Amino acid sequence: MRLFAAIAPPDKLRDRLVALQAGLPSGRLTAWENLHLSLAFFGELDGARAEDLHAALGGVRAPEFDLTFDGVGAFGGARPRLLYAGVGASPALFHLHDRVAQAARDAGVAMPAERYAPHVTLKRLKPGEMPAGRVARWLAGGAGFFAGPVPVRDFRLYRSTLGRVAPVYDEVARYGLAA
Ligand code: 3AM
Repeated sequence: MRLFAAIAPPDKLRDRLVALQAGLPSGRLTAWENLHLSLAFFGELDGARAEDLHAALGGVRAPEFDLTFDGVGAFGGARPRLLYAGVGASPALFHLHDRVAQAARDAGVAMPAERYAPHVTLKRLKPGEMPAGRVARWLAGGAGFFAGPVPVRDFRLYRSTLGRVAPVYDEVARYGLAA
């Protein structure tokens, strides 16, 4: 199964994130129920490895924190491939990411060394789907977006099933943070 860990936005924040999608082409928009802030992507794991991962994630000790969501952005430079809502600077979020990645390594899951770039994916772009000017206008329109403080009291393990139209994310487990 394909697994990843993420923070689930509260419903009211999901509503505001969906509002940011207004005016974007309709293909590959992240659906309301799929909106998430990824902590780590673990890839395809067999049942035994997934059990080890679940046990290791259950052992993560990290404090609760609050997050802000701030502005929008695009990955991919001159050929944007993903539009996202940004996350305010948060040492606690990076700390949690580090703990989760280390737990995964302890469970024998290979983790990429690349730097963690917190974001909430709003839309994936096909090459040429949006002209540069339209992307720039969307970025300018979302620049003032702000939400928070949003309390983060747990993180979750999701199974991702790739579909022809959109992936389905099922929550597998929830891990509380320390008060
Ligand atoms: O929506 P975001 O970007 O936060 O990009 C995928 C998505 O995160 C990411 O895992 C989340 C659930 O699918 N993802 C999928 N395949 C990936 C891969 N091969 C990946 N991240 C890194 N490497």
